[in-house]
Amino acid sequence: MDPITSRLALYHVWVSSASRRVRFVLEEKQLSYQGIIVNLLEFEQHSPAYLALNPNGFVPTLVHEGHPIIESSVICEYLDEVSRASRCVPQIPAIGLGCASGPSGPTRSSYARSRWPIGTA
Ligand SMILES: N[C@@H](CCC(=O)N[C@@H](CS)C(=O)NCC(=O)O)C(=O)O
Repeated sequence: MDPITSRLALYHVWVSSASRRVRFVLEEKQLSYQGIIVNLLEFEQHSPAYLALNPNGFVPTLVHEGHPIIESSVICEYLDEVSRASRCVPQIPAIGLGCASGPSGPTRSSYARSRWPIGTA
């Protein structure tokens, strides 16, 4: 069992494709997490409490040890950084760079590492 397991909470919606993307990675890595449903029909994504986690007002949001991480693709890369089981980002550097946020920008892996260094040692 991965040591980060008990410290993950995912704010999500079952029918949300962005949420599903993150759930796929969590399942692939066999990481258990506390799932918290955000009721979009009741606009819970616009509540002050949720906006404090995700100022964009979208699902999903992953919270790891109290640190919110937003944007599904960044969350997926973050999970790949902190849990090395069943790697999702190709480990061949040239292919990994294909996952970068832009041709001149940092790779998301580097971005995630610089933004959220916890658990990466
Ligand atoms: N770029 C964001 C997009 C997330 C997104 O569009 N989420 C939708 C559900 S799939 C949402 O929260 N919609 C709420 C709204 O539009 O108020 C990500 O990938 O995390």
